[in-house]
Amino acid sequence: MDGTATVSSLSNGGDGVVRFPLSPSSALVINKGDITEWSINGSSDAIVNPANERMLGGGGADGAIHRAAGPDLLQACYNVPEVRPGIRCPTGEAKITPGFRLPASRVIHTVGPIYNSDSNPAASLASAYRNCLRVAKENNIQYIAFPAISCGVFGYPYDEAATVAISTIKEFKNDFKEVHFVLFAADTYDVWINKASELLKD
Ligand code: AR6
Repeated sequence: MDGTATVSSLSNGGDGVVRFPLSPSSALVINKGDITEWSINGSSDAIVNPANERMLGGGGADGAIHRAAGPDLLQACYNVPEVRPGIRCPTGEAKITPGFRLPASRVIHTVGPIYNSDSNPAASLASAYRNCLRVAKENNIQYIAFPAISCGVFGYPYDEAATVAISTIKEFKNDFKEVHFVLFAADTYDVWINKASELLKD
């Protein structure tokens, strides 16, 4: 681990919280845990939902987020206009809704690439992270939490995904107080800690 990272105690239901400075006023924070339980201040925070292009729920983190937010989230997703028949959020784009019953105030829905069927998965995954951060900035979000987008059902290899995720977040190093990852599985958590140590060295 990089010498600048600090490990703090339990926070937001996760354990093993590790902070990496991004700039003098900003940090990347890696948590193990359930993203549906995450919140920093309940008014300028958002969690990212790794959704699909229809934006009407699914399995994995998407299913957990809809269950925790309650039925108003599904209604808000229905109300997002379709850009093509059946498609509300094309791969790599991002849409924002309220968080309803979630502790976080907003949900930013994005769609990562399906690793084996996207012609340029790294570009699509970078676009998903970049558009989430852009939408968050436009909405004055200061704290944002990501899961490991595309690393479940969509089959993205963890090490490659972590490289894209952390490199893209570095582009926004002055724009947020804290950018979090909340990682459910121990294997993604370990890969993210190692990759952040490598990419966020001074
Ligand atoms: N908190 C944090 N991370 C979680 C949680 C949670 N509660 N639940 C799962 N993960 P996935 P994808 C992790 O499959 O690959 C859905 O059906 C999980 O261990 O949720 O982008 C959508 O509707 C994995 O590391 O998202 C789409 O159709 C990571 O979150 C499709 O899955 C992402 O896994 C999206 O697939």
